[in-house]
Amino acid sequence: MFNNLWLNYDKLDVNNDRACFIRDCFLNVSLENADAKSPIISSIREELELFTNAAFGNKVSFSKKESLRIILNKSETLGEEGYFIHSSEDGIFVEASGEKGLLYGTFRLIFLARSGGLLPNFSERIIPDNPLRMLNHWDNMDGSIERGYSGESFFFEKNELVVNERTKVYARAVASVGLNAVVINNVNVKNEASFLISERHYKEVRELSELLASYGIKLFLSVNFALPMEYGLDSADPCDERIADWWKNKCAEVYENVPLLGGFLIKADSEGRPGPFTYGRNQADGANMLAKAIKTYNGIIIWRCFVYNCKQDWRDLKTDRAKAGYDYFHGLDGLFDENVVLQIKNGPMDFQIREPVSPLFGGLSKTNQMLEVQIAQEYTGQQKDVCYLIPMFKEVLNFCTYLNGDATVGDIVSTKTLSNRLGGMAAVANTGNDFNWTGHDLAGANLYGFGRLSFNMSLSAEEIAVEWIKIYLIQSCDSDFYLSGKGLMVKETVLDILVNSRETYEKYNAPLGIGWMVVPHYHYGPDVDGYEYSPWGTYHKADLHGIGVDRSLKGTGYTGQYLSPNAEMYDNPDTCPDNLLLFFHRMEYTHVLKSGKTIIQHIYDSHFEGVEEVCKMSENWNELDGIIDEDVFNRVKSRFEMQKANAREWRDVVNSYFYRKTGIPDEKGREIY
Ligand code: GCV
Repeated sequence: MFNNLWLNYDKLDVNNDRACFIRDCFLNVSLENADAKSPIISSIREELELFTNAAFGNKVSFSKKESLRIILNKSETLGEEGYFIHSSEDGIFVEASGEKGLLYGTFRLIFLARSGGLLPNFSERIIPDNPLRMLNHWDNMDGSIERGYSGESFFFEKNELVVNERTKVYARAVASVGLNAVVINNVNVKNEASFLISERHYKEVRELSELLASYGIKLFLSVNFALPMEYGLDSADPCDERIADWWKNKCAEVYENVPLLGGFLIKADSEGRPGPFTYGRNQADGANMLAKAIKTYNGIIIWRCFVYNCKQDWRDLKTDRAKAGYDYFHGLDGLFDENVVLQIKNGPMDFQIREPVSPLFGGLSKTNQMLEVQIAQEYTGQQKDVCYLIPMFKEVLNFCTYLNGDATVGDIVSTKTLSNRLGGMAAVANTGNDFNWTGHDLAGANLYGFGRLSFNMSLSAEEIAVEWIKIYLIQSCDSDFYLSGKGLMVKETVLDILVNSRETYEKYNAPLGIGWMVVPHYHYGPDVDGYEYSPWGTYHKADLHGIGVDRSLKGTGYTGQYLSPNAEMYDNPDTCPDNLLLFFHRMEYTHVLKSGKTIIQHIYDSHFEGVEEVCKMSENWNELDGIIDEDVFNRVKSRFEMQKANAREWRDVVNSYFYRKTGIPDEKGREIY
C-alpha cells in the first residue's frame, strides 16, 4: 500500500465562475502537433485523464482547438525542457518546444489548478536552470537501503529489480517536480549489484529505463570500478589497455540491451570502494577511461569527489579530512573528458547540519561539476525529526565562490558561469516502501522541494514549502481559500514548522559548525565523543579550555583552499561567521560570540531553546487535529513525540558534557546533569 505522494488528486470544489472556467478547460483539451504515439505524449494524456476524473468527476475530451490547448510549438525558444503557460479569457495554453517541456508544463498546470494558482491572465515561462536534476538512491539489491529511513527499497526485492505500479507513481511524482535523472542503486556497489549490468538483469533494467523515459527521466546506474575483476581479470587498472577494452565491450553490451541508459555513477577510492589509486593512477585516469568507453552511446560518467582517508590515526594532528576533496581534485581541473561530471558534496565533510560550502566549488574552473546534497536525513534527524532542508540548499547555491568575480555555486553547477555543457544537482533520496514513501510525511517536502529547486533555483524555500503544503495537505482551485479559515491555518502552521525546522534541529545538535557528536554508525542521537578517537577524521577536540579545529593557515591550512576574500574571511575568527566558528577555529569556551554570549553560554542556551522550539512545533501541529487528513495528522504527531525525546537527549547529553568538561555553570541556573 502506498499513497501518491503529492499527486493524490482529490475532488475540487467548483463553486465560483473561475473554478467553472478551470473545470471546463480541463474537460476540453487539445494536444496540438504532438505525436500521439510518443511515450511522453501518452503520459501527458494519461495524467490529464487521471486529474480531471478525480478533480471534476468527468472524462477529458481530447479534440481540436479546445479551451485547454497543449501545444508543441517547435518555433518557441524554450529548449527541450522549458514551457510557457498562459491563460486568457479564450482559454488556457501550455506551449513548449520539446515533449519534455510539454510534460513539465502539464504537471505545472495541474499543480496550479489544485493550488489556486490558475488566475485570469496567468503567465509563466520557465526554462529549467540545471541540465541534470537527479536523485541518487542508495538502494541495495537485497531490498535494504543504506541510510534509508522509510522502509525497504521499492526498486529491489530479493536481488531482483522490480517494475510495478509503484514504480510508475514514482516516475510521475519525480517528473512532476522536473527531475530528469535517477540512479537507482547504492554507490557502494556490492554483491548482486555488480551484475545489474549483465544478462541477469538487462530485461528489467531496460523495462525500467523505458518507463522512466516516458516521463522524461534518464536511468543511471552506480557501477563497481573493479567490475572487470568480478569477471576474472586480474586488475582494474584504468591505464591498462586490456581493462579499457573490457569496459568498451561491456558498454557496447550494456547499450545494446539498455539503449536509453544515461550512464554511470561512480564512488571510487572511498570508504573501501575500489578505485584508480590502487594502481597508482589518479581520479581523472579512472573517470576518463570509463568516459571513453561510454562516449559512443552519449553516456555520461558521474564521478564522486567524496574521496578521503577513512583510516586516519586520530593522533595525527596534521591530516584534515576537510581538505581531502580539494587536494585530490583541484590539480586535475581541466583534465576530465567532456562527458565526465564531478559530483561534489555540498560541504567538505559529510552532510552535517552546518558545514561550509566545499572549496571545490570555485576551485575548479575547467571541469563539469554538479552539487550533491542529501535529503535522506542521515545526520539531520533521519526522517523522525522534521528538518526541511531547502533553506540549507538555497544557502549553498547562493554562496559566492568569487570564481570569475562573483560566481555562486548555483551559477557554476547550472553551467551559467563556465563554458561547460554538463552540470546540475543530485540529491541522495529519502524514499522507501513506507506507505507515505518518506517515513515522516513532512520529509516529503524535501523530496518535492529538491526537484522544484533544481528546476528553478530562484524559488525561495518558503514558496516551495507553500506549494507542497497546498497540494499535499489541502487542495483548492480557489486562490482565496488560502487567505482565511482552514486554508490559511494549515498553510501558516505548517510553513512555520518547516521553515524554522533546520535551525531548531541545529540548536539541539552539535554546536557552531563542529558537527558529528552522533552515535557512531547509526548517526541518530548524541554521543559527543563517539567519533573522537576513531579513524574517520571527524574530531571536535574538546578539552577543559576550548573546542574546535584550527583550520586556519596557522592550523591545517584548510581556509587557504577558498578563493579570496572567503579565504581571509574564514581565516580570521573575528570575521568567520559564528555558526561555523568551531569548524574553522579552536576557541576558548569564554570567547564572546558576535551575539554577545560566551561559547559555553551559547551551547547551554541553544540546547534549551532547541527543545522548547520542538515542543512548540508539536503543539502547533496538534492544532491541525480534525482539519487535515487524520492519518497524516497522526503519523506526524507520533514523529513529533520521537523528535521531542531525541531533542531532550541531545540537550542533556551535550550540556552535561560541556558542564562537566569546563565546570562553568549555566548563567540561568537551569538543570544540567
Ligand atoms: C553510501 C557517508 C555515509 C555512507 C555513504 C557515504 C557516501 O559516509 O555514512 O553510508 O555511503 O557517505 O556518501 O558514499
